[in-house]
Amino acid sequence: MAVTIPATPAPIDLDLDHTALLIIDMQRDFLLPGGFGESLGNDVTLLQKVIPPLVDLLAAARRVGLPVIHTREGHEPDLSDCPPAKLRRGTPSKRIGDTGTFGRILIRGEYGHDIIDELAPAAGEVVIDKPGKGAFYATGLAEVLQSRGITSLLVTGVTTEVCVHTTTREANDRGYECVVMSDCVGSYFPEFQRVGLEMVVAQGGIFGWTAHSADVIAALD
Ligand code: TIU
Repeated sequence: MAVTIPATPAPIDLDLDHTALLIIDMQRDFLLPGGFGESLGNDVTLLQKVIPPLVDLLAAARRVGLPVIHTREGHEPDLSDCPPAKLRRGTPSKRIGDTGTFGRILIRGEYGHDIIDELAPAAGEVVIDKPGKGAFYATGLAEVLQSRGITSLLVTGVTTEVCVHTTTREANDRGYECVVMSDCVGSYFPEFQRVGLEMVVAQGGIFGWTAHSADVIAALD
């Protein structure tokens, strides 16, 4: 079924038979006090306002049978897939692999690495574990999308200017139409949130569209 969604810089026609909901890195380590995000000096409450609209969008996607793909940023327990340059970056109070409030920070299998309860993946939904900021680098995401005939992505999650941007740019270069859901992506920095969204749609939609979740939910229901 094809629907037209109000979007910026122009309405977008989406074929729902070839569209997936992509939920990027809604992990406890980024969203909860005491996690990796906070250890980098960030105010995690700024990310938490993404949760209610994203819960509603996820419910709508599940109602109509849209494929849902979750991602998690993280590393093997021995850190063999974490570039030393990533490990050393910045001056956080805790580094990747250190023991934090929710287990070892950004390590697969740890409580903090997993997705927040409100958005827990349902049976049959794909979960992509990624070592980088982009969801295509060193993952099976391209094969998942190809095998399911997905050509368009509703992009959500955190953070807008980091993993959401990197993944959207990667997807755009691979030929996917990306609609970044403006109220379902979040940044620790209000200015980056605003400019991050503007960058997607500048120059006639240089690497995507932005749309509001209420408009997509209305089109799905
Ligand atoms: N720190 C920050 O803004 N983001 C990340 O490290 N990862 C994601 O964006 N998921």
